[in-house]
Amino acid sequence: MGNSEQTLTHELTLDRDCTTLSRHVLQQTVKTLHASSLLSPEAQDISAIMNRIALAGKLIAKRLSRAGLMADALGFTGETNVQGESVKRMDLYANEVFISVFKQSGLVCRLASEEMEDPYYIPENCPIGRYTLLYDPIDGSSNVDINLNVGSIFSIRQQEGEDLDGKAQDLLQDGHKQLAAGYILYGPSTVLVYSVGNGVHSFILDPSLGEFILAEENIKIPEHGPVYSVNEGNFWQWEESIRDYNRYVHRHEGYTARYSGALVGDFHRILLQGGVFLYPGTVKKPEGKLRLLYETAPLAFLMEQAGGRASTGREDILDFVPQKLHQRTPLIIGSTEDVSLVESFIQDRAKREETEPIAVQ
Ligand code: AHM
Ligand code: MG
Repeated sequence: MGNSEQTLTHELTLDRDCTTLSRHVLQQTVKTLHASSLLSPEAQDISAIMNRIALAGKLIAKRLSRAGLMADALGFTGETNVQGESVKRMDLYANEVFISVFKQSGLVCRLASEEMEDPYYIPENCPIGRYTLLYDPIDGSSNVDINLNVGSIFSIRQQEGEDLDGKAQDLLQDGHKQLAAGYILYGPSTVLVYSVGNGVHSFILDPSLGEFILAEENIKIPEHGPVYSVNEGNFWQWEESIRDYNRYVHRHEGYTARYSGALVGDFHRILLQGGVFLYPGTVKKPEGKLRLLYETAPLAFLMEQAGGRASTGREDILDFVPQKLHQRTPLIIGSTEDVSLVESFIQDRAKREETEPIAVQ
């Protein structure tokens, strides 16, 4: 490599390293809002909120990396959350980290999470920061105790109305209302992926700098991929249409199964390489397991921004209006062709059942 090429490479690396997450979010939000300057108050707010989310991610990543060495970091608390699931110590820690980083920030008035029955209000922020953060603090927490990847999922919405009764009814709206969404994947490295409605971008945490460094801009999912990601242990509990799809991928060349038990990790693989993730309804959980406001809607927002699709099987996830805060939805998410293939099995069965009732096998 000649001297001038070397200088150019250094400059490009330096430019990338100096693209901080907050600067990037600011620029992207200004583009989405068609604002005239970087001083746009909403863009500044979203950028500042994302900076706090990144701080939460760094704190959680740090604790996860040392969890096996610390007393009281792993295992269960003995409590059950609003979903009826056993709470892990890490769930609780991560939930509190998100609350702590937004206290006295002046940015977020309410936080709603998988771990809290009702939203958490920070009244001193409310006069200035009319944003709500919705989040799953540790997604895939069964992976924590065995040292496998987990994630955090987040979504930012603007508060509408005064919410005087403290019931956060304005959150019961479709996913198009999201201002921003993303996740942090705690794997071999810590990756933050986000969108403010102008493409999907990823950052990797450089532990030596303590900063998220730009990794990839405008990620696009392939139109088709070989991976199908679903918990096949639920086969006996699925509707016949999902079994039809499952039998199809078993009997055709070109498909491969991947399922990690942590949605964020499985989603990340599919985002980068194509394919489809499914969590359909089951006999025990007819609406599926995953929650709309802080799991399926934020990931649907990202997936559509990356050129993919997200569906309940009957409608787009982003069009689905929840009836309650912890609403669950079936999820079929990934490459356009693969999501459409799953939907085609659902439509076929529906048509056949209209004409000839089918006995459940
Ligand atoms: P969690 O947020 O309580 O951890 O639950 C969500 C997780 C997803 O990450 C994962 O895809 C799914 O639950 C796994 O569930 P199952 O064990 O039923 O396949
Ligand atoms: Mg989850």
